Amino acid sequence: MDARDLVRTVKDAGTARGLRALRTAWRHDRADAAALPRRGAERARVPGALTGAEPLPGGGVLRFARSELRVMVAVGGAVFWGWDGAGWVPSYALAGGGPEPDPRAVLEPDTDGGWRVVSERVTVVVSRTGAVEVRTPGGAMLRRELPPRWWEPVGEAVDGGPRAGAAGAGGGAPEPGGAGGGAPGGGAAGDGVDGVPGGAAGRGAGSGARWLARAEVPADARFFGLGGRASGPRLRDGTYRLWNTDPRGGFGPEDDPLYITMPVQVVVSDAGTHLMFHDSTWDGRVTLREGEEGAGSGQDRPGVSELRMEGGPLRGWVLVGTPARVLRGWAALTGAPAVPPSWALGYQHARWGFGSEREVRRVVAGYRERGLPLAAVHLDIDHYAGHRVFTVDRERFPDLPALAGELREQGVRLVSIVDPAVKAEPGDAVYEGGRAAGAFVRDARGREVRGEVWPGECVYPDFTDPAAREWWGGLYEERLAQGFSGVWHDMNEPVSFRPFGDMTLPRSARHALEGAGGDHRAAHNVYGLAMARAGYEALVRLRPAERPFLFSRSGWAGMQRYGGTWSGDVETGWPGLRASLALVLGLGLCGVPYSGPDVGGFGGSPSPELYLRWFQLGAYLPLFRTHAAIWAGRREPWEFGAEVLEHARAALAERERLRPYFVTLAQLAHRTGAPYVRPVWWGAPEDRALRDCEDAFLLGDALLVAPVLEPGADRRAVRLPRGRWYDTATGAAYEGPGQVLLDAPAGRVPVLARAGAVVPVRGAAGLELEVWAPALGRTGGGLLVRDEGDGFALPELERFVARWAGGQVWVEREDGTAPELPVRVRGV
Ligand code: NBV
Repeated sequence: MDARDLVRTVKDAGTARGLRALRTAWRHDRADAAALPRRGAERARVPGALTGAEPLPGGGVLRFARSELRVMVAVGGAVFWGWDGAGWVPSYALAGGGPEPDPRAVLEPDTDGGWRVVSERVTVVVSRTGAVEVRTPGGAMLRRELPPRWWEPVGEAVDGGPRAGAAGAGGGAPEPGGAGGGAPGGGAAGDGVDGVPGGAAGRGAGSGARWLARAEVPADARFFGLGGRASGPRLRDGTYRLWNTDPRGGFGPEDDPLYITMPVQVVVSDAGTHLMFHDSTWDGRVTLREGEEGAGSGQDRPGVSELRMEGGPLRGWVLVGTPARVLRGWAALTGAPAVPPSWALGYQHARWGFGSEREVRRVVAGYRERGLPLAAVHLDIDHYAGHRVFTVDRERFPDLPALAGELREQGVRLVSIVDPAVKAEPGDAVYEGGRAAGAFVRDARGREVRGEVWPGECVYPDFTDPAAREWWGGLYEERLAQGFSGVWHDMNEPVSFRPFGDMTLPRSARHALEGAGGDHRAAHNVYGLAMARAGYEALVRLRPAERPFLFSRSGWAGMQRYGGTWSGDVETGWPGLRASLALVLGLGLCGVPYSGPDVGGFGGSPSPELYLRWFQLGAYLPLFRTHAAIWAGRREPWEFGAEVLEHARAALAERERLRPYFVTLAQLAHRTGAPYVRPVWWGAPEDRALRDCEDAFLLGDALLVAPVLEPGADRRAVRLPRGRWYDTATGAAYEGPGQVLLDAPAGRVPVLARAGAVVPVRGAAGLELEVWAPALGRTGGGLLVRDEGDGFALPELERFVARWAGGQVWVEREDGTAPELPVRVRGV
C-alpha cells in the first residue's frame, strides 16, 4: 500500500468512524447526565477564625471555625499544608510513602495571634484567618496563600459537627463540604465516598467540593511549569487548564491545555525560587497574573496565582531554595527520574506509516549508506493488525523478531507504540483477557465504558486498579517477544474520538483509584501516569537486567519515575518549533527531564530550512527523534537536499560527540532531579533579563545552546548569564551578563561553553575530556558518569577540577591525581 492509499484509508475510516464517534459522544453525555448530580445552590465558605493549635511532628494542626489546617515541614525542607483533614498520603505524585516530618520543626505562636513553623530553610506563618505565608530564612516573602474558599451545596452541609474523617477536628465547628450522602460538587450516584485517593482523610473540601486557592507572589516574580505548555516556558498572564487533553491532531503555541498538565508551578523572583504543587488530580484552572513593581501609587502590585479546582483534596507542597535545590527536593518528593538506556540518548527515527518491513529496511539502509548514526526506529499503529494493540499485521510485517534481530546487529533498536484502548470484540484475545481480569473501566451502572479509537469501538483498562496494571503489564511480554526494546505510550489522556466536546471518557466512568474508588473526574489526569507505571513495572519484571525505555504522551506529577515524554503532535511551522522548546523546558521544571519534539513537526512538510533548524535544536535535547504523521511528508535528513543532509550530518556528529555528556546528564537527573535542559536563569535566577529569555537554554552546567527559531536568520542575539562564555565554533570569549550577537549560519546554531567547564565527549579515540579554560585566577570543573551499559547499577561519579598553574590549564581528579583520559584544552 502506498502513502496515498494509506491516507485514503484513514479518511474513509473517518466517515464510518465519524458516525460511531458521534454516537459515542451522545452515549457519554447521557451517562454523565444520569450519573453525575447537577450542581444546585451552593454557598461559599472560608475557614473562619483561628480557634486553637496542636503541635505535631514537623508542625501541627491549626483549628479554625469551619476547618482545620495541617502544616508539616518534612525532612529535607519541603513544606506541606492540607486543609480539612487532608494528609499528604495517599497521593499519585509522591514516591513511596512520602517523606517524614522533620522533628526539629516546631509549631510556635507568632505575633498577631497567628502561628509559625520555623525550619532550617523556610519559615511558614499561618495567620488568624488561615493565610499561609512561606518565607525565606531571612524573612523575605516568597508566597502568600490566602485563606482558601470552597463551595458547599446549600442544605447538605452538616452544620454544627465535625465530619467523619477529619481526624481530630475541633469540636462543634461546621465543616466544609458536608459528609452526608454524595459529596458536594457531586459524587457519582451510589458512591458515598468520592474519588480521590485519600478521600477518607479529606472529605468535604477534600473531595467533590470545588475550591479556590489564591496566592500572592513577589511583584518581580515569573511563573513557569504547569506541565507541558506550548506557550511557555514563561507563563504569561492568562488561564491555564489542568485537564490532560489531546488537541485534536496538532497544536501550536496558542493551544492549551495539552497532553500533560500538572498543578506544579515554579516561581522565580529576586527573593528566591519556589515550587508550589497543589496535590489534587481533579480538573482545574490556574489564572496567572504577573505583578508590577511601583504600580499605581508607587507600591508594588504582587503577582497572583488563582487556582480553581473542581474537587480533590485542598493540599499542597512548597519547596524553596535555588532552582537546583528546588528540583532536588521535588525529585526527593516525587521520585528520581528513570535513567533511559544509553542507546535512547542517540538519534531515533519514527514514522506513522512505514507500512511494511521493506520500508523500514529501506529507511535504515538509507541511514547506513550515508554513514548517519541511528539508534532506534519506532513503529507506529500501522504495524498493528487492524490497529489492535499487542498484535502485528503479518502481511506487512511477516517476521518482526527477525527484523529486530537484523537491525540490532546494525546497532538499531525497535520501539513500539502502545495505545491503551482495546478493541471491544468478543473473541479478541486481549479483550477477553482483560474482561476475565475485570480490568476495564465501567460506568455507574456497571457496564463497560465504550469509546471510539483507531481499532473502532474500544474499552479502556483501568490503570488505577493494581490488578488491571498487573494484567496489562503481562501483555508487554508479547512486545518483547516481537523484538521491541522500548515502548511509546500514546492516546493515554485517554482519548475517545468525538466530533465535539471533550475527547475522553465520560466523567462519570468509575475507577478503582487504588481501592479508594471514584470516577473519571479524579482519575482522568493520572490515567497516563498509571499506565506508565503499569508498563514500567512490567518491563522491569519481564527483563530485570535492563532499564526500561518508556515514554508517554500523557502523564502527571511523578511520571518521571517511569520514563519520559515527547511533544505530541506539534504543528509543522516556526511557531511549532518554538513551542517544542517551551515544552521541554517546562516539563523539565516539573521534574520530567527526558523529552523532545517530533523533529520536523508532526503534519505537513517543513521547508528544508525549518527541518534543519528543528534538527539542530533536537540534537541538543534529551529525546532526539524525527517523526511524522501518515499524511505528512518525509523526515529523513536526505529528503531535503544535499546541503541540509550535510548540515544534519554535522548535527548528528555533534550529538554523537556529546553522548558521554548526555549519559552523565541522565545520571545526574536521576541523582539530583536537575533536568538536562534548563532555562538560562537556572544558575542565576536573580538576573531578571534571563527570566524573560525564552529562546535559549542550558544543557547541563557546561553548555548554552541558542537554537535558531526564526526563518532567514544567519545570526542571532544570545543573552549570557554572568561569567565568561566561549563560542564553541570560533573559540571567541564573551563576558556575561549581557547580550551578544553570534553567527548562526545554516550549518550550525550558536553553542557556548562556560569558562572552566570540563565536558566528557567522545573523541576519535574514545572518551576524552574537553576543557574550556577558566578565566584567569578562577577554577572550574565538571562531572563524568561513564556509560556502564543498560542495567540498574549506579555507576560511580567522577569529579574533575580545572585550574590555571604555571601559565597552563590543568585538569585533575578530585583527589589531585591526573585523569586517565585524554584532555583537550580549549579557549586559550
Ligand atoms: O499513532 C498515530 C499518532 C502518532 O504518530 C503520534 O505521535 C501521536 O501523538 N497518534 C498521535 C494518533 C493520531 C493522531 C492524529
